[in-house]
Amino acid sequence: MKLEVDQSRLAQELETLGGISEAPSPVTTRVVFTEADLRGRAFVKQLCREAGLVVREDAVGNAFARWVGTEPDLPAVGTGSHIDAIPNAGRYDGTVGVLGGLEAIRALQRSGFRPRRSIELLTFTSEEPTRFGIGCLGSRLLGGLLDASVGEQLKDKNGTSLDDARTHAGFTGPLSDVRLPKDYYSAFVELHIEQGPILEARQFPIGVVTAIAAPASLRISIEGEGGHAGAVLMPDRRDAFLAAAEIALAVESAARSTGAEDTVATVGVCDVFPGAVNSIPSRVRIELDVRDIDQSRRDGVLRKIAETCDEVARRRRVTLRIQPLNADPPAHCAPAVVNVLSEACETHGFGFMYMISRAYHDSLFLSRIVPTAMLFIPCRSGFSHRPDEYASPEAIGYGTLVLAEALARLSGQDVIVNHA
Ligand code: HGY
Ligand code: MN
Ligand code: MN
Repeated sequence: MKLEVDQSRLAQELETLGGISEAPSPVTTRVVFTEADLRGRAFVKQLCREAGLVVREDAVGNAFARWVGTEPDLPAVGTGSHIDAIPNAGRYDGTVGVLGGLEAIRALQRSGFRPRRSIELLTFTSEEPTRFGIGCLGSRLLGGLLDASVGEQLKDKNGTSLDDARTHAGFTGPLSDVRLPKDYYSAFVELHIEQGPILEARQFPIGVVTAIAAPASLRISIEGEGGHAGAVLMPDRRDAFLAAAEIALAVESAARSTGAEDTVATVGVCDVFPGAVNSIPSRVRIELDVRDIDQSRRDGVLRKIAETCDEVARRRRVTLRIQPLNADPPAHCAPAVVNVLSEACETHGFGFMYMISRAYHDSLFLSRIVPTAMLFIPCRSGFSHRPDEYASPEAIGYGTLVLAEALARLSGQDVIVNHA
């Protein structure tokens, strides 16, 4: 069975998808349920149909493209990732796992391989938190990890609910139908760029992911008192932005104080009202993201941030509201699937290293319902979530080849691989 990946075709498809964006090239912006997202979905579905896959979509827009196996009633083997992209992003985050997964299936088809278990390519809806505040909406709903009644009510900045946005995009039916039946998949593998510098620095073509860090995010709304930037004297001010600034610096120091390199924290959103240079900020909203592979250490950072908020609010005479957006446990990948990935690397002579993922992925949630592991490929300087994100056609090709080998092994398996 000679497995060969068509690197140039895959590179071309990634380029085309990368150009389906709300922003001019080389920037990729493709926020869930926008016109660009729907065009991107249509592009991927068309490629899947051309590969003879059976395509369906669920009520939240997760797309499933199935290569039906010789024993179609067996739990299938899943692979896939996302195609939505944050503002000012690159063109490889997520898409390598979707188009690479498709090319892995096509390479197996060309080699004459016939899967026993069906192989199904997923394109998850809304992996990014950009529009509705929490990431991995599609995979959370698939895993029953987000209650449909809660999901429906999530709102974007314009007050549009997830329910309205999805139905307007053409995805109808009760969200509660999204949840997958038990043992729907026997295993799941996601191919993704590392989004960090380690593989490139250590010159490994492949990373086999053994664990995925535990992400948490908060929204903090701060209410002070506005006023004229010239007329209000400093001692009389209740400046909401300065309170936010102190909290932001405390977020950084709380993360650094654990002394562990796996503890990271970011304040990525800061909205200042009224946003005029000569008007004291009366309202500020910040959103922050805290992660660690060790959940208790992460929760210790969250507690420290909450204590700082109390102290700053008292001292600066502002009111603030902390709204948790998500706080998820880490994922430990299934040893049996990790082994299959390592064997697939060895079969094709690729060096690899075991590693954790500090970025979260849909695999973080799929791993709660199906034995899951991930394959990483290097990206240039580890850059991601920025337009100069880049992975070479060779690196993508190697990852796709290992994925194809792993899918072949997993789809021929007699028993469901053991859960982590
Ligand atoms: O934020 C993340 O880790 C992912 O890229 N959404
Ligand atoms: Mn991302
Ligand atoms: Mn991603």
